[in-house]
Amino acid sequence: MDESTLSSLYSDMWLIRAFEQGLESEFEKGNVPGMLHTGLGQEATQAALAANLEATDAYFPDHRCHGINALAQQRHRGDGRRIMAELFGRSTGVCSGKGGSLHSADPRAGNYGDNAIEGSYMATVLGVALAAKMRGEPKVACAIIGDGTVGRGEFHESLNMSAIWELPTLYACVNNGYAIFTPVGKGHASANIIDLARGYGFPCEQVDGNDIEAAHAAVLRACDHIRGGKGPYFLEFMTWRWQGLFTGEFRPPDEVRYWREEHDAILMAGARLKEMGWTDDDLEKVEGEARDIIESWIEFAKESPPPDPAKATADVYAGFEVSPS
Ligand SMILES: Cc1ncc(C[n+]2csc(CCOP(=O)(O)OP(=O)(O)O)c2C)c(N)n1
Ligand SMILES: [Mg+2]
Repeated sequence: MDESTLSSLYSDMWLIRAFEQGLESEFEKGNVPGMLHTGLGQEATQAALAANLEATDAYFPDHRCHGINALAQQRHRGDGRRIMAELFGRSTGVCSGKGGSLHSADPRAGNYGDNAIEGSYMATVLGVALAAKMRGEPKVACAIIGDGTVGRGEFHESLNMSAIWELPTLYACVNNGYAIFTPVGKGHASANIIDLARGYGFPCEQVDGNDIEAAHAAVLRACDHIRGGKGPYFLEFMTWRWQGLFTGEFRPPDEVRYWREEHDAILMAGARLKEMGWTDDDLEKVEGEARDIIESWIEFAKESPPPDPAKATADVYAGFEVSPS
């Protein structure tokens, strides 16, 4: 990977980490309503997807995709602050503060919306993909799912339907080793989800989800394949989330040390940039810039008003407003 691409992805990964850490700290202070599942530790997978998905594509994020949502909003709509404001439940958010972490959507940025029912969009993604195919649009319809979500029947129904109809679907499975507290090998017939996907007969790849160069190259290959009209593609990103589903650590210390100190996406990308001649100061500058940006996004969110109660039923149904009685 050339230095300019790696540098840009390194900045993206820092933006995600600063976003999630800033959010986590505000959540602990009680400033963020609802539940919070962060994507900390999964920055390379998220940056790789965000860099390759266009505003005209459609992606369905999961509960840890704030980073992708923020990058997509910044890149395609010019204002990542609106994802932060959404998570704070403020009227300047992408869904006027009424969606929050699990229901933020903005199709104009390619974000077709999360859903608290894990994997339900494994069905919806087929509709978007079929529509694109029928209209002859070179759209990638991407479902981002965790390893745990593979246990739902829709996973298999979706892959099967994509295969037989040769739909432009990208399945991005983020295998972070656990679903809540259940190790992936205890919840599925194989700890490698790719083994389950291969039977559907379209290209499948397993990639180190913390190696930004490998992850980016894999997403690019998948998108080229899909945009070229060659049908679906499955990617399994091997990664690890810093957070348990909730706060508190349940995993063995050696595992925690490996992922946080030896195989961290940002540390590995930083080491690669140093091989290209970067100094520690250069790396720290990127981190500092990301933290400054996120501080300003948090300020924006905090200063924004909450949604107007009179608008509670606005935007619920397309095309008309229901008056509150
Ligand atoms: C259909 C459904 N079942 C259960 C839940 C409760 N739940 C929320 S997150 C989660 C674990 C998901 O694990 P995984 O897909 O591996 O994602 P991770 O949290 O590891 O990123 C579960 C079971 C849910 N939201 N939806
Ligand atoms: Mg998981």
